[in-house]
This record gives sequence, structure tokens and C-alpha cells, in this order.
Amino acid sequence: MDLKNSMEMNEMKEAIRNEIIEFVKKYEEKPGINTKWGTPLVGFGDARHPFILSLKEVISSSHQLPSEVLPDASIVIAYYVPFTRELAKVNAEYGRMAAPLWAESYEETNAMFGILNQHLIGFLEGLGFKGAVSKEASTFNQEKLISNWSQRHFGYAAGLGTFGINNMLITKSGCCGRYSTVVTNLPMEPDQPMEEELCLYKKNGSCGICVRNCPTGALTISDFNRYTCYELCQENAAIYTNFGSSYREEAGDAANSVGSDVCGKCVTGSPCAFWKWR
Ligand code: B12
Ligand code: SF4
Ligand code: SF4
Repeated sequence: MDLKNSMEMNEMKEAIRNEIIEFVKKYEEKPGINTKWGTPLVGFGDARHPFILSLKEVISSSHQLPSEVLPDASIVIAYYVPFTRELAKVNAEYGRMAAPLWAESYEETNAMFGILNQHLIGFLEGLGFKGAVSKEASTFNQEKLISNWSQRHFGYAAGLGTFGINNMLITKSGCCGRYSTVVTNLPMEPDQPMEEELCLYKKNGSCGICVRNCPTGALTISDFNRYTCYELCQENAAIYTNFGSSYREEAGDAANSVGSDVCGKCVTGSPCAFWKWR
């Protein structure tokens, strides 16, 4: 890539970043939207990075590769949309169950992702490129409790953050937020995975607050039991049936298809939720 092209590609990255940031800012103002979001972070991951190509072995043979979503995939745009400290405080202080606003914000964010991703694809097409979204991203296997499109792993490959012992992908802005991705055929220099370790426990053995805040014991310093975690998420889903039912309808679990699978106590009361210095 020559200098002129690399400058144009940097400008393109900035344009895409701004498109996402501005979209979220405007979406927040829409009538009926109760969620407030912070400034999104955007990364550009290499669709053919060895880490991405290893996901079928690391996660499962049914995990999709970017080329199965878009045949000439080159870059996966991964973005992180943070919630606010106020929302984190409300959920952290609510007791064992998730706060209603946490459940509502989960649903509103997932709904926004669908619309924002289509907007982004239109934006890319306007520039002469292609974009596509994995259908697997909005569902997960109800027995194994894993998805065939791991947003966190694409976020990691795009340099957005590192995995904490709370299992979240922690960014420089924190981990109290949600991830989405769009696969593209953009011809640009990809971002690389972050080298700095952001989880305090992994960095120097301190903290461990997420483990202490987990009401079920699903999270320990060395392990995460997704089934125990899901039990509490399902208890919350039985209460929060009016905000939406992300992932459930697509999973085809008719008997259990309503409600918001949330909890988030390992995220909302943690120092890595927003980092004090930001
Ligand atoms: C299935 C699912 C669940 C299930 C199962 C839990 C699980 N698998 O993590 C249930 C319903 C229980 C659940 C619960 C929650 N979830 Co959930 N869930 C998903 C979903 C749909 C798929 C996750 C998945 O299957 N990943 C593949 C598996 C194998 O990977 P993994 O579980 O992430 O495990 C890997 C990491 O731990 C990683 N890892 C650990 N250390 C290291 C170090 C290195 C160097 C590397 C490379 C990797 C690595 O390796 C593991 C194996 O590969 C994603 C959305 C998506 N499509 O990606 C959201 C998602 C993971 N959930 C999310 C959230 C926020 C939650 C909850 C807080 C609920 C809530 N919103 O209130 C809890 C948190 C539980 C926890 N501590 O992990 C967010 C995480 C955001 C973030 N900041 O990271 C996601 C990404 C949704 C989103 N769009 O943002 N979830
Ligand atoms: S709360 Fe502390 S130990 Fe847990 S993930 Fe965050 S930084 Fe790591
Ligand atoms: S979401 Fe709740 S139950 Fe699951 S690990 Fe986090 S704190 Fe524990």
C-alpha cells in the first residue's frame, strides 16, 4: 500500500469511526429510547488473522469464519458501545436481581445494533465496498451456551481490549458495554490485538472484585460456569418480559422465548467497568 493509499485508508477508518459515533449519539435522542451510551470504540480486525482462522479449533467446528459471511472478507469492523456509569451504579446497587433499566438497555442496545449495522453496510456500499453481518451473532446454542459468532473474539482481534477474569473483553474505556461486528472487503491495514493486559488480576494479582460481586458463584478466579450464570440470567428473563427477547426467539426455544437474559453484577460493580482515569 503506497503512502497516498495508506492516508486514504486512515481517513476511511476515521470516517467509519465517526459514522458509528454519530449514529449512536442520534439514536439516543429517538423518542422512546431510554438508554444512554458513551462514545463507541471501533477496531478493524484482520479477517485472515491466524487467531481468527483458529476459532474453529479454539471455540467449535461450527464457529463461522468471516469468509463464510462474505466470500472476499478482509476486515472485520468490531465496535464497542459503552453504557454509562449511572446505569452501572443502578444495576450494581439493585441487589441480587438485575435492575429494570439494565434489562431495558440490553434490549435497546441489541435492537440498535441491527439498525446501525444495516446503516454501516449502506455507508460502505456508498463508498464502493461490501459489508455483511453474521446471522449467527444474534443466537446461541441453548445446550452448549456458546455462539457460532463470538463478538468478543473479533473485538480482541481488532485490538479493542483483553479478556478479564470476569470473562468480559475489557477496553481502555472499560467493559460495561456491548459489542457488535460487520464483515467487510475493505482494503486497509488491520489493527492488531492489544498487548497490554487490562485486567488487574491478570496484570498483578490484585482486585478480583468481579468474583466477589457474582451472586451465584458462577465466576471464580480460575473458572466460569456458564450454566450457573445462565440460571440467574433466566430468573431475570422471567421477570423482564416487556423490553424484548434478544437471542431467545432466534434460538427457537418456543417454551422459553420471552424475556431478557441479564445479570451483569460481574461488570457493573467492577473497577474495569469504566476505569477511574478515563
Ligand atoms: C452465549 C452468551 C452468554 C451465555 C453464556 C456465557 C458465555 N458463553 O460467555 C450467558 C447467557 C450465560 C451469558 C451471560 C452474560 N453475557 Co453473554 N453472550 C453470549 C454470546 C451470545 C455468545 C458468547 C460465546 O459463545 N462466546 C464463545 C465462547 C466460547 O467464548 P467465551 O465464552 O467468550 O470464552 C472465551 C473467553 O473467556 C476467552 N478468553 C479468556 N481469556 C482469554 C485470553 C485470551 C488471550 C484469549 C484470546 C481469549 C480468552 O476464551 C474463552 C474460550 O475461547 C455473546 C454474544 C456473541 N455472539 O458473541 C454474549 C456476550 C458475551 N455477553 C455479554 C454480556 C454483557 C453478558 C452478561 C453480563 C449478561 C448481561 N448482559 O447482563 C453475562 C456475563 C457472563 C460472563 N461473566 O461471561 C457481552 C459481553 C460484553 C463484554 N464487555 O465483553 C456479549 C459479547 C454480548 C455483546 N453483544 O456484547 N452470555
Ligand atoms: S473486576 Fe478486577 S479482576 Fe475482575 S475483570 Fe475487572 S480488573 Fe479483572
Ligand atoms: S452475569 Fe451474574 S451470574 Fe453471571 S458471572 Fe456475572 S455476576 Fe455471575
